[in-house]
Amino acid sequence: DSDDITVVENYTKYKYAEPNPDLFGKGEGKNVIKIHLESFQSFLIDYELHGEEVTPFLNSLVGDESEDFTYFDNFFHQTEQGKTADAELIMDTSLYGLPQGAAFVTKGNNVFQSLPAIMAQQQDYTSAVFHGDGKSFWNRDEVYKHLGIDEFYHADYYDMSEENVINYGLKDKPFFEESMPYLEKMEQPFYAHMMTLTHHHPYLISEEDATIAPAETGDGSVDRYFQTARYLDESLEQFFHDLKESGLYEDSIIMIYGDHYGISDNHNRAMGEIMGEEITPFKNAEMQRVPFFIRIPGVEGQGTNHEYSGMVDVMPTLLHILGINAQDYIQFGTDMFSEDHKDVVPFRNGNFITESYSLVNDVFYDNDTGMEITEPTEEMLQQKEEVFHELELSDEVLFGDLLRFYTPNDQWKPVNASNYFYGNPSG
Ligand code: GP9
Ligand code: MN
Repeated sequence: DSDDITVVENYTKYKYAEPNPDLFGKGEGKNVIKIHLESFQSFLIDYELHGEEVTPFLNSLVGDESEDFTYFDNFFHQTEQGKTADAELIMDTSLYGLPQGAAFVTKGNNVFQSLPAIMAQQQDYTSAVFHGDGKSFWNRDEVYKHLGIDEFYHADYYDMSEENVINYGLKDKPFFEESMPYLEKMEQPFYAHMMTLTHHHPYLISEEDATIAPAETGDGSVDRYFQTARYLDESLEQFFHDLKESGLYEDSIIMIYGDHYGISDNHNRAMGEIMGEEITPFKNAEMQRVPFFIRIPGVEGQGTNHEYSGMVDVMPTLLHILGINAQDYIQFGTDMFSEDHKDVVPFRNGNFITESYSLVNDVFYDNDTGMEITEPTEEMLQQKEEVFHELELSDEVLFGDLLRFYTPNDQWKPVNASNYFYGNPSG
């Protein structure tokens, strides 16, 4: 009931991190384009296979010609069984996914204080998701209404003929190409979420689309992983080119993120060969890094930012960049650019990583040495409790549908799902 949400509110207010004054409001009124890199892990960045960069375009966003992107190299996914759907939920609500199943499916009718809804209510943003798969996958066509997403461009909007499709759905190159006219027609300012798909297990790719030879571990998924990553990288370069041609690039905030791991620990032998070291449980936790890039027009990029952060932190970060006070809303993450941002990244299973040590399967490790910490400090044990508590509070919000009881400010009106309808291009 409403007492339960007060407990949650007290916790998130206590955790809140003040905005960085150099960035607060710097992106106000700009379009926001968020690009989802399916199954993309950070080890791909600057990785060389057969003496070639696998993802030269993404790599260029890290280096000197970074076009004012800031790259977070200690950013982690926080997803569980909900995979892509968890990533979407976490980044658009700053709640955690559920310990089992996908909240998109089981809690899709909840009340959410979502990023697109807040942007619409506070600054008249419109919103859309673009994804070349059937609309009901992960219950998207229902939950998006509850998140206040105005338009959903799904498989019916794209040319799904045989040469355009592989594995789960539309190939990334035709996906971005065919999305451009829809994007150009959106009312501005907009929040557009572009969700790629080709770089998805088991990483199928046709001969014409493969521009790098597979790896040679003998594990097919691992070997092809580099080929679909290269294809995704090329599709992104094409999209940036088209954004520049259309004039949209100049004035848009662009965020790029990897949604979750692509190589599970069933592939540790092959991954050990790729990384040149044994994949221990600690190393596996470290490999849950996914890239996060952000560019704010008119703001100089920071190069590589080493802050430890995770998906829950993205929403408060963006709200502050837009000049919206994140403190009003229930959010478990904090602004990644804030001085007060805490270097603690909870995983959904209770493991967590900080800048100096990690907890993995109930064992503490020193990050520098990878060695077990046999006598954890009081502070470490306390941090473990706090992570546990935070996950529990987030679960209470979802299981109790507690945001029904929370009215953060005068502007907030709960999203009315029946106002949203996702048809097809003809009506
Ligand atoms: C399907 C796509 C894949 O539409 O989002 O989801 P995943 O298997 O990665 O959760
Ligand atoms: Mn995914």
